[in-house]
Amino acid sequence: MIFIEDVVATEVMDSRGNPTVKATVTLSDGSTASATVPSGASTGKREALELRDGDSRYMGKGVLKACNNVNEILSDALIGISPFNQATVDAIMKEADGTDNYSNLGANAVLGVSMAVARAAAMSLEMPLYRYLGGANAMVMPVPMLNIINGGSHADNSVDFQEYMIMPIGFEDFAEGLRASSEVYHNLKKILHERGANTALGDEGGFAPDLSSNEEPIEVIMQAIAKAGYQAGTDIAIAMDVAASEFVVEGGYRLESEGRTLNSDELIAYYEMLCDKYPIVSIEDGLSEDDWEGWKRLTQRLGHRVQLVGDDLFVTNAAILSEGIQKGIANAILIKPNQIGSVSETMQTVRLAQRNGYKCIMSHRSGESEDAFIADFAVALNCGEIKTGSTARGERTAKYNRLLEIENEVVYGEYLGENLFS
Ligand code: 2PG
Ligand code: MG
Repeated sequence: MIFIEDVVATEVMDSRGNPTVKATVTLSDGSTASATVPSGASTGKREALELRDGDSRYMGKGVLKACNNVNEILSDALIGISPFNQATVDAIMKEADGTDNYSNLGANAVLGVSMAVARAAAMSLEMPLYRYLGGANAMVMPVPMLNIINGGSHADNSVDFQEYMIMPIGFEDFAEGLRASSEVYHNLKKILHERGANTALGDEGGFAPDLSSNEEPIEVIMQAIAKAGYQAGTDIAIAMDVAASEFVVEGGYRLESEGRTLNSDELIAYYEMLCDKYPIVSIEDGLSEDDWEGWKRLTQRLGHRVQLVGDDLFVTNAAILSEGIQKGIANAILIKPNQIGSVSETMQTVRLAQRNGYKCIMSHRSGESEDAFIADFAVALNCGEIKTGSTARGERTAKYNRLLEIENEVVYGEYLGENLFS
């Protein structure tokens, strides 16, 4: 029987220059694989705990404690165990931690090992990771959501909404969709440059210009789509991650760039206006994670025509999602493995969502690494959508490049394009 022989973790750099956990798992047959954990900036309050050292190194952000927890506690718990039952591996780690949200050992410690075990198991079976995790039915190439204008807490500009994304829905396959998106990205750069706006990049590879309202980024993206020779709405659709929890103030939602504060209903009306005017197909975290009443009205007003995605709202947590489903809140969920802490728990949340007709969008974090685990994971779970930044910055393109590789391998692969929403 093949078993886990060694589990180690070291501190490495993420894309923002902060330390993160890289775990390496070796099996008794010699298979060895690593995985690196990402890190968010606009985090939901109920996410699993990311353990940071809080001492003088790296301004408190060191992860040596999390690495030690892997090297001393998780390795002891896992050595000798089969790598081929992911759920058992993850359950053993959950028990070793002993809390609901990994506040003891750190979700960054646990997730690193969880992903590395899956990878080592796939390697031992000589299978690609997506095939190991998803089986024979892993077929769907995700439609990407590419964040080409960054705002909010991902950039130092005046835009309040966090992400303005394009979705290439009018294409036959992933590679063509990615090509068109890259062309829009380059045309957007030209347009911004001509307007005298800054073309420096934000954390997720999109541009981060100062613009005078939260509508203006959509306008310039519409121009970029046209300049690239595409039809907005049929070839390329628009998606936003408002990340509204980030600009909640006493009495409402503060739109600093527009000099006004809106209540939930006014913000919903603002979205309705934007959806009437532009081909917006998806809005993420349109309201705060604490504004469940507002979310209910948002879903009633826009849920029949727009994908409403809960990120901070659901934090990839099956129990919270289940409450949302019962209350009729949102119709899609962002899937971030490090919000919940293990591969198996992520899969559990995806199953619950898919059973209830909620769309699943596999997602990166704003602090990433060159690890492309989520590319395989998106295909494995037939998510149909992936959000992993713009077509720039190596940690973002790593995921797209991996998807290009997968698309070449998967026979009968499907790219849903516009059928995603029909
Ligand atoms: C989000 C993510 C990823 P962060 O809000 O959806 O784009 O950002 O990782 O900072 O939470
Ligand atoms: Mg989000």
